[in-house]
Amino acid sequence: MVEAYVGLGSNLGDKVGNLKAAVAALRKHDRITAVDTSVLYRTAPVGILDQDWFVNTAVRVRTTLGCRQLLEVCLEIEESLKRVRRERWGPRTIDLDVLVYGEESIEEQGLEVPHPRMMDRAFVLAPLADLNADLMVSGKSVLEWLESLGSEGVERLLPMEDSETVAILGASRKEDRYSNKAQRMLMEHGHSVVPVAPVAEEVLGVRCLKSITACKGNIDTVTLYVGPQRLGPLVDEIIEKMPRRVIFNPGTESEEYERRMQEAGIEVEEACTLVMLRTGSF
Ligand code: GSY
Repeated sequence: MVEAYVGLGSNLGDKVGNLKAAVAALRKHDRITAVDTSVLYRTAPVGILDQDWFVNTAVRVRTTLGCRQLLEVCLEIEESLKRVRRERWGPRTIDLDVLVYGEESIEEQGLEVPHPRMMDRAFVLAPLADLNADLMVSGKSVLEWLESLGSEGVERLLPMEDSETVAILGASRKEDRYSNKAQRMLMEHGHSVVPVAPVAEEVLGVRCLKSITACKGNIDTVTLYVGPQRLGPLVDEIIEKMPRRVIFNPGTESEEYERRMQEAGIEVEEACTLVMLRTGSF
């Protein structure tokens, strides 16, 4: 069994959702027995600067896969998540790099470990230092590499396990709508977002779902931007999905629907999602 480290990054669509899906795929692999996740980081792009910010993280795995096999698993995960890579240093749905594989030093066609550029990239070193600051790479610890490089452009968000998947019911493409502001802010805080609206194709670059039941994965929180009249027919769907909580934003409150959800065992909050995020009470 070998301990290996993989760096992950995304700057297209539901960035945190992409990272979560990649970690779930690693966890599912029958030759990977443990996957520890680091904190999520919001990072300025390196390489092509004129592209959106990234979310980066790292994982430690214990595996019986050889190094090249682990690399192939990473490439398969990128493929399965339909990674879009238009240009070499450009935007990507998901990127998985094998950073370190035990104590091995490998230089082969298409496989270099430790990753040759990791010491120059704070977006790789910062999450790696969360997992193992003392890990020795090319003669120095990860922390020493990070301290000599500095952490400019790298903002600590939250641990991956604290990041929620949030469905935004009544999502809107219009810049000035609260739902749109909430989506942007949720993404900037390190949450995975699922915009839900019958008409929009995508909101802020994230594919929009027609209904909450179309969402395949778990939803932690539903935040409501539809008033009681439009909410009525959707209440059963929300209850069927069983999120942990539903937030009724100002103007969407409804005694009857709140009671029905509470009776189903869902936590209900009358609150403003934007204020919750600003005050750290989300
Ligand atoms: O090497 C990974 C892809 N990538 C990244 C990244 O993951 N994060 C940041 N901040 N910049 C990047 N440039 C490239 S290329």
